[in-house]
Amino acid sequence: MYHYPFKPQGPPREDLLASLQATTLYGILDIEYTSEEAAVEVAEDLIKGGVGIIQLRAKCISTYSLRQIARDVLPLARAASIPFLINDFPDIAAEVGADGAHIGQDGGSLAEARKILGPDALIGRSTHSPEQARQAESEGFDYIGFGPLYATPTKPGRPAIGLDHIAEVVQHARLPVFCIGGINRRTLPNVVAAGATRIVAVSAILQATDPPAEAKLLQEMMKSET
Ligand code: 3NM
Repeated sequence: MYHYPFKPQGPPREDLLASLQATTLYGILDIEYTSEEAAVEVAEDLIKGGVGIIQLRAKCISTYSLRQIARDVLPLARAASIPFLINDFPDIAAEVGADGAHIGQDGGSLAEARKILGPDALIGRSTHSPEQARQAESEGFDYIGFGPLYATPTKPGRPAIGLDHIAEVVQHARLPVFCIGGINRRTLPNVVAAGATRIVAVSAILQATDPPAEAKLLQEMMKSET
């Protein structure tokens, strides 16, 4: 496999796991909501807003552009001491020296991703039911996303799973559970009341007039609702 020649040394796994544990708001730099040119600025906004992790998600750009953006964002995440993950492409994550990858239900097994990324990487899985959450935990993923709680234009075509299983999944899981899908300042109180302790919010932050302020507000709301 080709390795990016200036691959920076990443933080040790225990630091990555500690960051994961400390994260209540997980930020996604979703290229659908920005231009490729604005990606770095948006990453800076997410970091200013205090996200504990940053994931690059780009479903519709070339892998060339994805690599470029990843190489630009990685140093920002490193400077902020937060993990930087890439959605869907463990090979590109490994190549650019990212801290790990997030993979969907049809994105292959943990073992395959680990083979590419090595033992230290953070690797998360999207789950859409309590069964999938249990399966991801027994497979050994580092964290899970659980959703979409509400139907969301960020992930079109995937039905909402509602709030009913949040408490069960969060309480029984020994790994961090990040609730996702349609979470914003309006829905967050119900999501927290249903048992969520960690969230991902994409459009609510990236489409806000002041993204860092929105990210901070969501975190403040989580603190005061729990
Ligand atoms: N994954 P927003 S829902 C990227 O359920 C993603 O696995 C989901 O975006 C899942 O905060 C989702 O704009 C979209 O609704 C989240």
